[in-house]
Amino acid sequence: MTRETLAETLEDIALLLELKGENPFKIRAYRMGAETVMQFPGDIVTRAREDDLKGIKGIGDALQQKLHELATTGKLEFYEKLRAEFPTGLFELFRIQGLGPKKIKALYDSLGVDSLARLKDLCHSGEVAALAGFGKKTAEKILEAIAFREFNAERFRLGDVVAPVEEILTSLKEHPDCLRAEVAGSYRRAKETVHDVDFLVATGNAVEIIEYFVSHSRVTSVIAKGPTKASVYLADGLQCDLRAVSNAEFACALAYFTGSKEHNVAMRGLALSRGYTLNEYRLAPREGSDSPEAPVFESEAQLHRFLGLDYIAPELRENTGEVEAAAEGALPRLIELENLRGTFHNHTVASDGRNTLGEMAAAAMEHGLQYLGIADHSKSSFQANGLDEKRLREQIAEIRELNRGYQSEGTKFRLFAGSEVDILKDGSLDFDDELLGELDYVVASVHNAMTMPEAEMTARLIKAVTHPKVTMLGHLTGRLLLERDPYAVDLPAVIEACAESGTVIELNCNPWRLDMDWRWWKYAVERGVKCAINPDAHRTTQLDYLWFGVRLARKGWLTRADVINTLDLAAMEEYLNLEPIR
Ligand code: DGT
Ligand code: CA
Ligand code: ZN
Repeated sequence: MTRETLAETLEDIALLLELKGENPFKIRAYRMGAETVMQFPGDIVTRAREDDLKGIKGIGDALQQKLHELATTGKLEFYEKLRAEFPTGLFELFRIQGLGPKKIKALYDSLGVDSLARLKDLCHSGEVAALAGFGKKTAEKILEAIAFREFNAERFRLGDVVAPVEEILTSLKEHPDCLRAEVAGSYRRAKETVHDVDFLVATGNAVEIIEYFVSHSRVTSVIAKGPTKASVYLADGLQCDLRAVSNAEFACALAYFTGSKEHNVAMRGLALSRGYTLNEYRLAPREGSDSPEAPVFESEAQLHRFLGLDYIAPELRENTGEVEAAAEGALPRLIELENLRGTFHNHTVASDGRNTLGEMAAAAMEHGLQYLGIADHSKSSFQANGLDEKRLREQIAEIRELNRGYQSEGTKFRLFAGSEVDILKDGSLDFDDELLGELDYVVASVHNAMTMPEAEMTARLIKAVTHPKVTMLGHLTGRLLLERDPYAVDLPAVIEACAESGTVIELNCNPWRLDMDWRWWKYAVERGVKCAINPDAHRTTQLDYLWFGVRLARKGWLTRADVINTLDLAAMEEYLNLEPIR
C-alpha cells in the first residue's frame, strides 16, 4: 500500500459519487482527503494502518475509517461496491490525461461513454466534438491522449519499480541455493521506463529457486513456470521473469539478458569477427575455425576483456558507439553517486515543498553533501505558492543567517540562495535583474503555456538561457514520463544557445521527469555544455532521487568533469563567483 494508492482510491470515489450525482460536499470531502494524503508531511500509510489519523485536517471521521481499512486489508468494501455499480470499462477513462471528472461525467451522462474503445469511436464520429463544452480541438486532444496511453501501455517508470525489484532481488540473494543473483534487462541498463523485469540467478538447484520466486509475497499471479524459468505478475501489473542458470553460465547469461537487443547484435558480430559465437550461455569457437576454447568467465568484465574490449557499463549498452569505444579504449570514466558534492534545485515549505530550509540542509548533510541549492518557485507559479519579491528577499536573509550558523559551528556546509524562476511566455523572467542579482544562482524553468508551436518555444527558451543571470535551465522539455509528452522544442538549438552562453542544463532526477533525456547528453557535452544533477526535491527524502539522476547521467555517457555539482564547496563558490563565507 502506498500513499499514491490511498489518494487515488479517494479520488476515484469522489468521481464515482459525482457520476451518481451525490451531494457535492461529500464529493469535496473525498477530493480534499486525497489531496491531504498526498501532501501529508509524515508517513501517512503507517498512520492509516495504525488508525492514527485523528486530528489531521482534511481527513474526517468517515475517511479515517476507510483509509484504515484500505491500509490494513489492501481493499475497501465501500469502494468495491461503488465500482460494481458502473461498467468496468468506465475506469479506463480515469487515467487519461486531460479528462477530468467534469468531462468524464458529461461523456458518461450524455453519450453513455463507458469504455476507451467507445470514447475513441465517438471522437472519430464527431459526437464528442458536438457535445457542449467539448469541441473539435478537445476531441482531437482526447484522441492524442488515448494514443499516448496505448503507446505507453504496460510500461513502468524506473522509479516506480525500484522498491519491489530490489526487495525481490534481496530475498533471492538470501536463499541458500542462490549462488549469484542480478537484475538484467532494461532495469539494469537504467532505462527511464521498463516493460518487464528480468531476474537472473546462478544456482545448482533451479527447481527450488523457481518455487521460491513464484511464492514471493510480492507476486500476485504466476504466468508461467518451468524447470529453469518462470514469469509472474506483481500487484501493479508489473511482469517479472526469472531465469536460472549454472554458475559457469552466469556471466554470459547476464551479458545476454542485460541487452539491449541492438547491443547484443553488435557484440555477436564482434565475437564472430574474433572467431567465436556468443549466445546466452557461452562463448564458443566458431564452427570450422581453429579458435581455442574460451575459458569459463567469472564476470562480464572477463568476457569483455577476452573479446578485446574494456568493460562496458550496463547503462551504456544501447549500441550507440559503446562497443567501438570499448575496443579503442575510448570509453568515458562514468560519474558515480559518490562524486557528488552538492546539488541545486530544491524546494522548501516556502513554496510547494514539505520541509524547512533547516531540515533540507540537515538532510543534505546526511547525504554527505557540502552545499545545497534552494530554488523555490517564483510568483507566477501561484499554483505552487511561488514566492514574490518580498518573500524571496526574506528567504535570502534566512539562508544567510543559517549559513552564519554553520560557519560559527565550524560545519563545512552552505546553502545557496536561488530561485526556480518561471520563464514567462515571451522568454522573459519572473523577477527583475536586480533581484536575480541578489541570488547566488538561478534555475529557469517553464511551468505554463507548454503547448506553443516549436519555433516559439525554442525562441522562448533561448531568450531565457542567454539571460546573463540564468545559471541553469530546469527540466528542459517538461515531460512527465508515461503522462505528458515533452513539449515541442528544437533541442539542438537550445543546447547550442546554452553552450554559447555557458548556461548549465539540468538533469532533473525526479523519476517522473529524468529530463533532459539521456539520449542528448553526449551531444550536449560535445558542444561544451555542463550538466547539473538536481533532485528537484520537495521533501527531504527526495534527495534520494540523486540516485536516479546518476544512473541516467551514466546512461548519457557523463563523467565527473561534465557535472558541475561534483565540484567541492570552494570550487563551487568560485564557479558561482561568490565570496567564500568561511
Ligand atoms: P523492456 O523489458 O522492454 O523494458 O526491455 P529489455 O531490454 O529488458 O528487453 P527484454 O525484457 O525483452 O529482454 C531482455 C534482454 O534479453 C534484452 O535486452 C536483450 C535480450 N534479448 C531478448 N530477446 C532478444 C532477441 O530476440 N535477440 C537478442 N539479441 N537479444 C534478445
Ligand atoms: Ca525487460
Ligand atoms: Zn519546476
